Amino acid sequence: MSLSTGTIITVAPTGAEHAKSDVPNLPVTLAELVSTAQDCERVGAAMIHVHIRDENAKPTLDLGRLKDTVAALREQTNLIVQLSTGGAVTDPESDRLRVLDALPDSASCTMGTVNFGDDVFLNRWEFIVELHKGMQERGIVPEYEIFDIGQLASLHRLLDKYGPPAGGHVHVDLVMGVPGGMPGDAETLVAAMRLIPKDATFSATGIGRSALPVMLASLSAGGHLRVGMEDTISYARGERVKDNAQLVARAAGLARIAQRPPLASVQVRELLGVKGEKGLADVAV
Ligand code: KMH
Ligand code: ZN
Repeated sequence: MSLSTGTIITVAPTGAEHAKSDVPNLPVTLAELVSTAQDCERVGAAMIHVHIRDENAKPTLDLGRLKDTVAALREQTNLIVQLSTGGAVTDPESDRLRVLDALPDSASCTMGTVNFGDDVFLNRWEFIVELHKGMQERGIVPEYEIFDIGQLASLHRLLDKYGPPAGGHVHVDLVMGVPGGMPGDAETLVAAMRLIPKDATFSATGIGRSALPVMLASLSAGGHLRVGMEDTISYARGERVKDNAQLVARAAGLARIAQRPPLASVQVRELLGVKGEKGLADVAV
């Protein structure tokens, strides 16, 4: 199968926004995260976008915990391990930059500041540049997270000024339907595609009720998929998600119907420039 005819499925199982008390099936401990990752891999995920929690189930960027998480996921799954550098809206830049020292395969890099519900998700230009360079130096493959279309113009500026990412391939994730960001619908996804760098791949995820329209639009437009309880906790109107694997299984089923079946993690490593069975990308500079 040619790589371009398949679909990358990323699972974002936890996020930083939902409280465990409100969403009891949210994976928050390391054991819960690993077993979620295994279940999701079994039904079609190739990559995992990771936010971790502390002993009180609160979001944390503790470096020791992050390193343990990367090690456990590498040992017990074949998934590409992507750490969030977005963290929670309250996390300082220094903590978010330090995430890179956990040396994941991949890390998120949000391309601009956006209103985020009642909060602000702050991503200053200088901070973005530091993240991009930090990943180049460490051989970590970025996923450029785009919450609004103008952030794609910033991505062009970043690549023009500071060169390609580790691994040489550009991969973008459209995070659609955040209150304050771009809407989660087919029209907006198509509009965003015009600004995605040539030869880049993109995935898309829709927050809340935009999950299904965005998934269907992305599949039909040749894009890849991110799903998970970070982004939605309802499976259908009035029906809560059972677990992350349920969301991945639905995405995998739709990808098969679209005749772009889920790609195995080894194929996704090749596509995104994540070198080695479970290792790091070549350092780009
Ligand atoms: N939790 C959001 C404030 C990322 O992971 O890089 C940011 C976020 C993006 O989830
Ligand atoms: Zn995230």
